Amino acid sequence: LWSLMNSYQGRDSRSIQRSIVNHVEYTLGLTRFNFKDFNAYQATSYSVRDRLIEQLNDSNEYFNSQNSKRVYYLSLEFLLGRMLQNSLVNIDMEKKYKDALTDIGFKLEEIYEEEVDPALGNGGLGRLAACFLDSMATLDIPAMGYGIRYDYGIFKQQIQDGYQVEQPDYWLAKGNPWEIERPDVAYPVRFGGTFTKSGSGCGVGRWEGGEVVMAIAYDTPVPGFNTYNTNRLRLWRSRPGNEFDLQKFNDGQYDKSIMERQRAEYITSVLYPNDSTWEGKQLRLKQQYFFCCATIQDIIKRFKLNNTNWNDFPKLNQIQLNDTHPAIAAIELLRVLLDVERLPYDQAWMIVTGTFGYTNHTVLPEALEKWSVNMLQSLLPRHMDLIFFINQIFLEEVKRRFPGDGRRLEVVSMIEGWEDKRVRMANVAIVCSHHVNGVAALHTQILKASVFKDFYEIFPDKFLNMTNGVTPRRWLYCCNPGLAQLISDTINNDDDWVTDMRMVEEIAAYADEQGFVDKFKQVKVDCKKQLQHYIEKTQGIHIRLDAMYDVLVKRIHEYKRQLMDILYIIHRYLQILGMNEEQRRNVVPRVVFIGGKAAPGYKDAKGFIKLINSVADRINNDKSINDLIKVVFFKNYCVSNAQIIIPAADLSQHISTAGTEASGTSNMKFTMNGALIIGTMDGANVEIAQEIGKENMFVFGADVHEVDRYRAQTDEYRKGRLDGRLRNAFRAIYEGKFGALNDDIKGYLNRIEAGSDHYCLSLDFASYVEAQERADRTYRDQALWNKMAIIGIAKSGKFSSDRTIQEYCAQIWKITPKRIPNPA
Ligand code: 26Q
Repeated sequence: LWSLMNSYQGRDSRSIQRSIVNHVEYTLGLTRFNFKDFNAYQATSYSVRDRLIEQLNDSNEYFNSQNSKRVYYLSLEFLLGRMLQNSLVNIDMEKKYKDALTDIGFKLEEIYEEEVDPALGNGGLGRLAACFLDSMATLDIPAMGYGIRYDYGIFKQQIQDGYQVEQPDYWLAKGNPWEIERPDVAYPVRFGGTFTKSGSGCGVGRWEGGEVVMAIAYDTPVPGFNTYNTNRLRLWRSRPGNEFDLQKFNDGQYDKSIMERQRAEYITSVLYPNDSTWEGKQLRLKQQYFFCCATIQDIIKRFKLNNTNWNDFPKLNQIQLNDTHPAIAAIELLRVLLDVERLPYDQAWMIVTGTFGYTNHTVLPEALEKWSVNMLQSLLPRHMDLIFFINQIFLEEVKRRFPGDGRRLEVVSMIEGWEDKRVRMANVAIVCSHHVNGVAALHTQILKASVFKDFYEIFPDKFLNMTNGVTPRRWLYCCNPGLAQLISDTINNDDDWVTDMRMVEEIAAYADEQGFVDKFKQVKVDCKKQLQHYIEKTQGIHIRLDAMYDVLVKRIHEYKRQLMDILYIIHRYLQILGMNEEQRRNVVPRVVFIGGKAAPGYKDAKGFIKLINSVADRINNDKSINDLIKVVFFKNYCVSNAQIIIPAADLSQHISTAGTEASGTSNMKFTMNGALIIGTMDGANVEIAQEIGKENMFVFGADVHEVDRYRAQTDEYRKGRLDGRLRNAFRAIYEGKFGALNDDIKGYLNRIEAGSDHYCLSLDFASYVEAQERADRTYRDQALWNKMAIIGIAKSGKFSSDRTIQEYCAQIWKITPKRIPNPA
């Protein structure tokens, strides 16, 4: 059978064409004599998918036959981005498909553009999950991703009259050639009902009644780069349960019973678009449990294929929780082991804590999940019961070890409050996991020293750091082929650096060599041209090429301080207005790009978008300075257009208040693509500075300690120290220079003036301006600028997600690569 399967796919041009045309006719039902670019995209994708399915099945077969240890990455979000190019690159067939398609009249680059952007994630956390899948496949780790197949991904952002307007992202409208529906892989998931317990302690019992929905699997193959290994991303879709309400049906309430069936489908309808504040919506909790319940059943089923000894479970299965969103999976595993498998409590608990790892992504208190006990009780009665039980055991242990420390008990308890009781999911996740990790060195330090200090003292060995990374396949090789080629040509005429990013360090030796620098400059100009073209096409704005491209793209949030950037732009504009001709000649022209989505319910963030657009409107239409500043609100920032803007940036901004951005990952992408960072000592910026040298970045602003001190001061104190230039920028806004803005944004600025400045805009403004001026001075010295950019690329090797995954494997999952033999 092995040889049979593999003889089917030839790698020559004729075979590729035949497979594409077969799909045009047999899969799409069209004629090969007449099909459009979109159909060519579909058929090409199906053709590539055939190869991936084969690799996926072979990989899975091999791992099953070896009873291999597996890693399961559980995440409510996978922000994959487009699949076609990435898949072709990873199976090393991009050139072959390109030629095969050219030959039948299609341009591969244009076909890439036909693909919708699968956007089942909000931002950093979802994209990290996607980078990790790529690295795990590339590193030959037998791993799977588990998540939800949302019908609607993150909304599409439109701008009307300067305001954000959300459009639904029904990404499946024209089908999805990358997924394989698996009606044969389906599990029931129960909500509500009652639990009847017998026995003492945690007891055992039966959970009955309530509503049962089905989880259906949809698989997407995840090929590794330069390996036959292909992993599986399994996303669950909800469907009506089999327990059709016959009573209602027979009572003549046909419509009601149909409506109930629809309720089941709502569970996986839509991705929640918040990325930094938690909301206690019942449907969100249902999503979480729904996918965790199906996932645990699937994992156990796979385990049972080859095993009967439950004590082997943690040795063969590692489950990583991408934040607390899937934390209920730990309680679900405990429930199944107790109530279904009938294991003794101590053994079940050992298995749970040997299996789970928890990754924290935020220190913002408003982002921590705290589900109401009442809601949990009514939806998941047994889970609530088990949480009370494990909490009691845990607190007794803490009491023994820290006698008389009532404050600690209060803080580490999984339950918060008296009347309005809530479950602190982070506390549940910490206690249920063998390791808890932060996502950058500074972030992990903050977890240990403040957010989870009391836990750290209880479990000092549990906490560790796993600095984030990004996949160099998508974020360099695919999005910046010119730079990739230059790197390959320069180091050894090979692209083995793509799986070993540290090798790129070699190019540092060429940072002063004119021939190399000229080629680097050309690569950057080409990328800027592409961005210029994209902006012209999508936003109808013409931008000059010979300006510094200054980019701030990320979700809109107060802590990320887009407001500080736009206030600086106002300051710069006012400065230029006051200059004579001579002085203006010295100004570095800039095109300022600010982009990102605001959570639909986040009023202040939406106000910032309106302000940015108003400022853009005024400045872009001011003929007197038109060439010196151009402000572009970069619409609908998403993975596919990130792949255009990141390679084109000269300067990239990562300016969060110190201690607020857990890591940041676009900072790494920009560095790999030769943009210089203007940034604070926050998140992974700290480690980027360590790697590439502080002198190769424009670092500014208060550090974590200074932020703490500033926040501890009085409003009066802060009011007295308001930066004068900031005040002038406020005045210009109040006076209506940027149009009539609504009272909300004015109120926001008033509060900063009055000394209420939680995100430290006033504290950091002076040093921000100073850093911006340093960036200008450096830019005027192009040789120096390019040298800094090249060193940045050269020393960005640490920030490959391959390195991150290797650390997870060695320190948390205790798993080694399993290279599967390539049958070809
Ligand atoms: C929670 C409850 C209900 C609804 C939504 C949510 C929710 C969803 C997404 C809460 C948070 C998120 C996303 C968080 C996130 O993206 N965090 C980022 O993670 C990156 C990867 O580690 C870091 O680099 C960023 O610093 C961090 O902000």
